[in-house]
Amino acid sequence: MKPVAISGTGLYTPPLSISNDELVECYNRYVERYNSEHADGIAAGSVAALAPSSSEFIVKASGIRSRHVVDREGVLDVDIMRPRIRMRGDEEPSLMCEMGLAAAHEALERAGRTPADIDCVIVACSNMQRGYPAMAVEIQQALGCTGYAYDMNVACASAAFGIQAAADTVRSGSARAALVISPEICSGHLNWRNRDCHFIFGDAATAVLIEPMETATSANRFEILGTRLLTQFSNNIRNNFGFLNECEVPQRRWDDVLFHQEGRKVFKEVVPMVSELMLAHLGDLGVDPQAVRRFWLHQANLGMNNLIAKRVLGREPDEIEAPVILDEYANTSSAGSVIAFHKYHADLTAGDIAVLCAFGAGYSAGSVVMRRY
Ligand code: CO8
Repeated sequence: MKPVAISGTGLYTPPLSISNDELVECYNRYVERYNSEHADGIAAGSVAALAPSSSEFIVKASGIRSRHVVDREGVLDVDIMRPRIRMRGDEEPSLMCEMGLAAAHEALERAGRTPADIDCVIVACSNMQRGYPAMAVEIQQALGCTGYAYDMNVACASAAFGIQAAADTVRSGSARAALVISPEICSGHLNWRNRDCHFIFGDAATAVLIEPMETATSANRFEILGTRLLTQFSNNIRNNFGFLNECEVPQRRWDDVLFHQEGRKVFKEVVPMVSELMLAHLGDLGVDPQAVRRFWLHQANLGMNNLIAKRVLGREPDEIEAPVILDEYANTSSAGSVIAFHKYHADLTAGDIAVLCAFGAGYSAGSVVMRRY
């Protein structure tokens, strides 16, 4: 088995962004309207009044200050409260393809590679824009790569699962080099009318290029020392959207086919699962957790990340040890840990050890331990 490296990463950030204050202003207008429309029921005790959201709560509970989105207008229109995306014909590139392509081009450029060097494309993310053909095959064609491509969905942990699949593929010689692309349009599956989660998600796309160490030329490459994945079934993060929705009798409520979660339970259950996964993985690789210079963690909640890093390090992490991007991006699902990697790796020096760790619905978690070349 040949050693493999991550030789380039790419990031596409939608130019539009929504601040907490803008989001809360729209949500609270919706609450006022709902409560006045249901005033009689609320007075009679048959309808529960909605409570307003607040920017202070959002920052305190999550660390999120804003989010990039593919559409602002629809999300902030109290009559719509969801992104509006132009329906495209079958001959046009899909939005996910466009976003993934932009990230893929940057990863290729950073690695000093061209599409002709790639023969495996994996799209690893939480929500696919359609059933088929696979998003990955569309991106493969748009890039002009030969070989094969496929989609996989392991929620927020998708990028880590994709990196393991790509690393194994390249190690075994099934592909010369592989791209793992994570285009996330979380805004389309978020319930913007639910106070508990309306602030959580944002949109972005990332790409990671994996190739053999011996042929990689990028000065910025990271050798993958090991990957480890873990799943454990839980209904605490769930989305019942699917192709059988139209067939189900009775039909589900509109909000059952959007993201919903028991955030407190997720926090409590995922922190030990992820910290134990990383500790065991590092231990089996003979790496002292204290020697890890950087943790690129999934970006869902700032408190959660600090606690996970603290359990692994045995002390509070400083900002640069576990960098934060969720303040600007919110939770971008599978893209989050890769965005942190993309933005915060240039200062590491030869021999430095770092861990990318992604976790989320399933539950699912993945750890990728790397060494800077
Ligand atoms: N404004 C003001 N108050 C609020 C608000 C709000 N917006 N929301 C809730 N409150 C209130 C609650 O009603 C509650 O009041 P009370 O105490 O009177 O009952 C109080 O504030 C506390 O509420 P919570 O217990 O819910 O607050 P928490 O401190 O637990 O914070 C979080 C909520 C931020 C959601 C937190 O629990 C969290 O981040 N947990 C971890 C979640 C997580 O990591 N989830 C992973 C999801 S990612 C994934 O895998 C999904 C993939 C699919 C992506 C698809 C995209 C759509």
